[in-house]
Amino acid sequence: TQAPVNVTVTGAAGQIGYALLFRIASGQLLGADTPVKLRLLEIPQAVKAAEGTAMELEDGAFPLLAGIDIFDDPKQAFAGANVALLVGARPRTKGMERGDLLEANGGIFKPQGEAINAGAAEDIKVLVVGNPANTNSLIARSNAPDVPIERFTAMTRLDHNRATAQLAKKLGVSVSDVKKMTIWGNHSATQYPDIFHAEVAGKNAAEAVNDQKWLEEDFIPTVAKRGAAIIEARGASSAASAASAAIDHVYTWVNGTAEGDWTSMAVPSDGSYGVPEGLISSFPVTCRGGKWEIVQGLEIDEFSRGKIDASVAELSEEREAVRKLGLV
Ligand code: NAX
Repeated sequence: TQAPVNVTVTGAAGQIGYALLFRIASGQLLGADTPVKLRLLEIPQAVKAAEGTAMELEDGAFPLLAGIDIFDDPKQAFAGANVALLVGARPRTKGMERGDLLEANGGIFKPQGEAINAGAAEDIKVLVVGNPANTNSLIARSNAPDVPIERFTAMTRLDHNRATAQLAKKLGVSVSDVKKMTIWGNHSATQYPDIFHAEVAGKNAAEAVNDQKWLEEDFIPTVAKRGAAIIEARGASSAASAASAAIDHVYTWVNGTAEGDWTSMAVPSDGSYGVPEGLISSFPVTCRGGKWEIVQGLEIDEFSRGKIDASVAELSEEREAVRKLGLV
């Protein structure tokens, strides 16, 4: 059998961590033939809670789980990591300005980037889930100069999955009939879920819907504000669906997209579609052989252009703000 893959998970004692770790242990992150060793990172106050989760993982008797180690030091947690899921972040609290939020997260993602640079495995793949995910990923990447930039990504797969489910519901089809959904831009309320290139049972999705009012007044806001709606209903932010999307993101990155389909990932821009180089922005991507590639040559109409530009402008502002703080 294969040697175990080292998977580092930060924020392991949090609510996404609780849902995520069991799915990793069961083999859903990398596949049913790949044993995993978990390396959990938490802040010192939450190490005990992470130990509790580790006890439950042990009690799951997962055949693919080859070991669990718990750390409060990023250098140790990322040593030898093949996959890193950066979930722990500083949430926005009442009265906190965006600059404060970015600075607090800089205090987390800068040292984590440095630790990845210092000790992760050659083939390290990083997914940032903790918000503001795109810019946190940018901070980590900027502090890991020896790691190829394409190894740093951020999660918009939850938005992608939400958009796919909403479109399937509208058209009364199965989610598996929906292909080529795209989320553009930032994982925030400015994100743009694009159905103009999506296909439903082989037909263009926008034509199948044929309802611009639904698109603008229902679909886009429902997808973009779904996180807030979950908080309103559940009294807590989305956790199991976020964990599921993180599993999907890494599984697709490692195992590839299906022929005739793509997914959405926030990845470092190479300037495609007018997105400034280096911003970690969501694009349609295909994956093959453990590498992602931005889908090229899509026609972007005026409506979509405006939406993409607005979300990308927000990412540029966030980059400017963290530049001023000396974080990138
Ligand atoms: P929780 O507050 O339940 O858990 C976060 C955990 O991170 C805590 O246990 C905390 O001790 C730990 N932590 C904080 N700083 C750390 C550090 N420096 N090193 C290691 N661990 C640290 O939050 P949860 O609901 O699990 O959400 C985690 C993050 O995911 C949040 O930033 C949240 O905003 C973000 N989300 C991102 C989504 C996306 O689509 N990209 C969707 C879901 C989610 O809202």
